[in-house]
Amino acid sequence: MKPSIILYKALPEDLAHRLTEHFTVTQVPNLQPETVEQYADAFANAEGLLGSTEQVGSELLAKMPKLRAASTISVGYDAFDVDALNAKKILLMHTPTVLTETVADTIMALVLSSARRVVEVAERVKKGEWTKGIGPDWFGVDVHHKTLGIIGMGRIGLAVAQRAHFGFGMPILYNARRQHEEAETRFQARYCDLDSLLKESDFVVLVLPYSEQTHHLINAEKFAIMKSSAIFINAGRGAVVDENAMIDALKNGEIHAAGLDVFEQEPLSVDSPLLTLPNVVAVPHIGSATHETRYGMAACAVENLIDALNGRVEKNCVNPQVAP
Ligand code: 8YV
Repeated sequence: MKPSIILYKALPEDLAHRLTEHFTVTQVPNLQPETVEQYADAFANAEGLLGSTEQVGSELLAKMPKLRAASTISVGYDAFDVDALNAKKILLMHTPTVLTETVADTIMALVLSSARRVVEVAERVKKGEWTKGIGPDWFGVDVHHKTLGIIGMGRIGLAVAQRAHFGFGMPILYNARRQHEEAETRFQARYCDLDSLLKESDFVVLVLPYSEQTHHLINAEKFAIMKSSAIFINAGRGAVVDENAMIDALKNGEIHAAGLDVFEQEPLSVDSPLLTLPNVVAVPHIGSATHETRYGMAACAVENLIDALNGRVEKNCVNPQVAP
């Protein structure tokens, strides 16, 4: 008999078909308590779980006593209570490689659009304000050859460093848990402690995952260290930054501008003060959101679940130590 799984995200047809070759699939709209109640039998029998974004904690796991593997269509797995999964020896699979280049492209888009005010001036053109040659009130600041500080030198950090170094001639500073030889030899990146990076960078790019250790790592004190001309980019997770402190820093001119793909609360409230600030480019968590990459992530997550439920955890597994 095929193992049963819960799918909580719509998949392209061919990938959904691939899943049904291996599993008995119950597709549910979300993982909310009402849904779990409605599909109680399916949750009770599920050995696998596949989807993204929704929170998976011990309460949900208690409803899934047969669960052996969860597969998320994302690189980040902060939506999962990993300790609870480990305690129950449930494997967690993710998609760490397939989205790297696309997220790095998004980060460069945020760097360029916040420095050159692309969104703001395009809006002014649409409003009919371009009636004569533009003056300094339309100008931005240069990107090329400015110093770029990258916080978090994982795969995405490296891909950003590559673009910035070869494409824009930018000196690269980085902070990470360890020194990164590849970044230093290929892109002449220089390792810095966090405060020195914040002090010296013209652009600060944050690509850290969320964890208890990174919660509000960038707070009022850190914004105060940055140059008043600095542009801050967050493409990691919203709660790595104290959003209220960032709003104050942007309002008070402690930093020049921000380009943001992630927020403490997503979707961002329409009432967020961030949306009233002209020096903010806010996009709706589009880091990996291209047709090609989202397809690649979903395909990877499907294969990951097939692998995990067949005991293969050599790649893309967050907690291979719990494998049977
Ligand atoms: C995801 C992301 O696409 O992979 C991640 O960690 O942040 C995004 O690329 C998003 O979580 C929705 O699946």
